[in-house]
Amino acid sequence: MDDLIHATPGAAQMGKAEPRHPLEPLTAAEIRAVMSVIKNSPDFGETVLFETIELKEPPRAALDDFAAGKTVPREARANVFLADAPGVWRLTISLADEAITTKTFRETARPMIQLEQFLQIEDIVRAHPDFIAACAKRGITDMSMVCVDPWSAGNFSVPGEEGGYLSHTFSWLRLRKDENFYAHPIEGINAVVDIKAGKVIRVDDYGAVPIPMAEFNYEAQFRTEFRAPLKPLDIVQPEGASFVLNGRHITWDKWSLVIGFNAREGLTLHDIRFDNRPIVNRAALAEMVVPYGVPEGGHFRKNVFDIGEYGLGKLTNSLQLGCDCLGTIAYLDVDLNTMTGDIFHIEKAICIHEEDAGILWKHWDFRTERTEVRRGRKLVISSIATVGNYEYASYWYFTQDGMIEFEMKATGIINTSACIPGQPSKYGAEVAPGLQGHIHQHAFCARLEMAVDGSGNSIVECNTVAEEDDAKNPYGNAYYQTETVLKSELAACRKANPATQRYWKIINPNKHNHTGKPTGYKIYPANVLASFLKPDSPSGIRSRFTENHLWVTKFDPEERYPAGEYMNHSDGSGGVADFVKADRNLENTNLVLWHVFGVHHQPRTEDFPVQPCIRTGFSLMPSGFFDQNPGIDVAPEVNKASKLAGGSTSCCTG
Ligand SMILES: [Cu+2]
Repeated sequence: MDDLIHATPGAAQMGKAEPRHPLEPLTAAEIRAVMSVIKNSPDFGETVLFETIELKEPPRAALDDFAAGKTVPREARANVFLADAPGVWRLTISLADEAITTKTFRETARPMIQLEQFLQIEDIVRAHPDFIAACAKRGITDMSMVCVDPWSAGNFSVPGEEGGYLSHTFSWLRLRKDENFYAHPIEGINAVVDIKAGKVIRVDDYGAVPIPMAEFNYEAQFRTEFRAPLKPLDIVQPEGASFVLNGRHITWDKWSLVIGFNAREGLTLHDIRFDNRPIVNRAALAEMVVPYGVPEGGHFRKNVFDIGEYGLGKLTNSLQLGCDCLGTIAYLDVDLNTMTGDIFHIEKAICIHEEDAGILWKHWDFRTERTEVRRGRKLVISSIATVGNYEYASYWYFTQDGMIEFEMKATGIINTSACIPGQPSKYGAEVAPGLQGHIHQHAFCARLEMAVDGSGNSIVECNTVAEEDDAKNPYGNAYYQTETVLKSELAACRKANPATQRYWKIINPNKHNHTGKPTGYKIYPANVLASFLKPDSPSGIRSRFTENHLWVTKFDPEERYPAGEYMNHSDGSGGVADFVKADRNLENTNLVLWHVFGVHHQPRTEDFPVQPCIRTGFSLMPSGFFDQNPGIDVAPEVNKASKLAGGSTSCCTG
């Protein structure tokens, strides 16, 4: 039984050497083997630098082989680059043969900005005489107190930047040790760094604004008073959690899936089934972009692709029991690569636990005065990444009524800039005197390889309209839903439409429920964004995936990234807007949904000095997938640990 983990606190570290499922991420040993193969290749050698190394996911058919007891060969993908030459190599490596099996090179591609480069960039900027002089003009003499954040530079055709592997930087001042520097923006200075050359290529100075010097701290160490604490609320599962982990394969209630992870997307979920019926083959947050709406100074460049340009996986937090995660927790560690060829191990990177989900369903029959009520519970699989000033906390929920939900909680610290007190930019809002945040959005794209009841899915758009035929609508109340099959990729480039309650349904035309209708799951666009970027602008071209709220493509495992494969300095090509140009058939085939959603964020005073979680996400809800309420068979139970508040025998007086 030691290969099965019934999670209990502190006893859930996997620590296994061998992957148990073909979709499990590469182990540390496998990553080491990949790095060794590449370093030993005459094409690269010891000085090669590693951007990302990940599992090359086997084809769907491999799951059948695995189920039949066959061994599925392990392969890896690696993106590598050299310190002294342009371009990125994309390699496939056979782990069995310890050999590079495919190799492509793109000279114009630049690697993602690596975690290891963050502090290097800061050091390079702080040592540059022009930057020091610009700081001195603002009264700053102690450069050790200057914090320089490495932003991606985008693709703005600025003279002198052609072909570079660049970072565009913003700076803040720390007044004393550990103090929150985001309260003190050094306005107007933007150093541009050539990461590869390791030097500053330019320091732009758009003019000084007084640095706001009031302290706004969020760390407990700086606070002397706290509100009265609430009484303990313990999540106790005396018999342990109800999920079972076998390696990275998890079963819980009627759900089963495999938990994957990579440096770019972070969490990936595979082979998601309910009652052994497939629903989604692969689900991941595949891209996000944060377009800021401000044209002033160097701020026009703030348009970051946090997944494609940095990688949420590599920036994932090591979580803390009882702080990040409450209750009976199982953690999964992850192993990634460092840029220079070591293992980058993140302990407790993925949190798995159950949560109470309120009532699942209830009814009181007023004639018989009988009540039936069931409490619901959900399985939560989550991870949190820190990208500079922001935290992105990703939660996947699985409920007992067949719902798959994704929730993004954005927290951390807003990107700040300085303004004259009382005179914030038109393109932002003052959050404290002399301190502003610019208007921005967080646009996310979930990539969902659908498999509703297996292969052969179609996509249907549902719109509700009022009855226009007055003869059929004498009382003016009539409305009904229309269903339209979106037959090809161009037909399936869709926006939400609240006026028609528009949603989309993924159906399996080969499988039917007891009403004779195809089985299906629906996705309702509840958190969509309007895009304000001009489509042909430098950032608009690169963010074309935000032009629609739904894209649907015929499944191709190589089409993974909605804004393109090589995002750093990208030219906007190679994303979902290009994939759909093929206008492939979408009927009764394997489909990939690309759902775009997010947060529209005009900063508030309440977002500072640290932002309470703001939420967005989406849900996949069964729609004709089950013949009846899939939670009907949840057994009634009375929670014996529940008691009346106040210690009295009755909670209600008078
Ligand atoms: Cu925001």
